[in-house]
Amino acid sequence: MKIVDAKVVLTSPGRNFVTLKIETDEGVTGLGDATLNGRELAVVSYLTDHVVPLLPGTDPHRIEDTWQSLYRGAYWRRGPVTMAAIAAVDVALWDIKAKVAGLPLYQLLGGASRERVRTYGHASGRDLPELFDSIRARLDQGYQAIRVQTGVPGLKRVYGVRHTVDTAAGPRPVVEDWDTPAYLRSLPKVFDAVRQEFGPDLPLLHDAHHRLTPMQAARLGKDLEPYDLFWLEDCTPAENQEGLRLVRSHTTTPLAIGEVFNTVYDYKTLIGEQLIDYVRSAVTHFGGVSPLRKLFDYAAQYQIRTAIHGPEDISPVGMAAAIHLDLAVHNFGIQEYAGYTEATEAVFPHAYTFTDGHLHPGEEPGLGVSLDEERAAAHPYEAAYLPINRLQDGTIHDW
Ligand code: EZ4
Ligand code: CO
Repeated sequence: MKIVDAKVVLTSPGRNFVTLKIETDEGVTGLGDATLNGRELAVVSYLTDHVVPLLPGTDPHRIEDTWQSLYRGAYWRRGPVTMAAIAAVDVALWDIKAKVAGLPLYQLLGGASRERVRTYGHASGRDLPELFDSIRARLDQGYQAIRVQTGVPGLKRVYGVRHTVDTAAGPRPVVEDWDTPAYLRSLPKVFDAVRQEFGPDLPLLHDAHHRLTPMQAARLGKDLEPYDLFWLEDCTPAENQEGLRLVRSHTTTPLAIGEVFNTVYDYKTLIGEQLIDYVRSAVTHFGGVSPLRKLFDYAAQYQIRTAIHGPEDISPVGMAAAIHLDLAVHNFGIQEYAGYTEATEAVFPHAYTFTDGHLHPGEEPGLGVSLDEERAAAHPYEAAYLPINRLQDGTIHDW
């Protein structure tokens, strides 16, 4: 079997998605997700200019060899653009292999370790009444675990929401504002109120989006202990892996990290020293199913569990790959799932299902996702940015 062609499809049914489609001489095709929110065109070029020309003639079954040749052959290793591009190839080849086998991908990964995949959804509000409404809306949709994000008194915006503004010079990132002391004072009160309203049983998560120093994160983890969080996510910019030692030594609040990481090396200290409880990388940004499976097996030796990143900027192709892994690996923790616009669902018809807050990949051979190219073409690329974040004196801060 040989790859005969590959192409990149860029579509924006509500937001931008980058999809790689690989075609074989036997008519079987595979899809991979290479979406990198706010930097999509860089991955399109990486794939179109530097990867697609290498694929025709190669055996699609040689997934590991192709992965290694793209990773090592580029010489310039790691980084989000490179790893998103390699991820798309890896996932498309797994899709092909599973279709040829006539099996859903999870069967090639060892088969199901559970019946279904628990998810969490996002709730946010500027104040408590708005937040409570948002939590109720998620519960009504069936979610059984909720990420709680809220406005900080005195600040303009709730973070974690995408925003681009149109200016005369073109689209630009929204500028958000930030005040760490105000956040540290207000968040425990928010969780106190949420626990009083929704009781002790509902799993609650929170994402600090890399905004704290290790000492601030240690204090926040301690202050949140009475509210029994499922996890505190990205409490610090964790490229400083050693910084997590300080956080860990001060709090029993579980810690989740890794959505911006793209190789196992970003996790070495965090996993080896057991400084975290959940690894958060996405199939799409970590080089695909092959390396993420290796990360999960490494994490499992330390009782660290999985929590694949799953916001709306991972396409349904990347989401499907995640759900197959989630169903198969023993150390599954939870899957982030934000859902998609109707237009996105129409561009990417899929076999996976969402019921009672749980996902299942379905039983179609391969990933179980297709791409409606005509519909995709009806939603052309739109330049978009993630926000930037400034302290009140104007200093740029982490977002
Ligand atoms: O802000 O994916 O846990 N989820 C998150 C996401 C990220 C976006 C960035 O593109 O933090 O919502
Ligand atoms: Co996050």
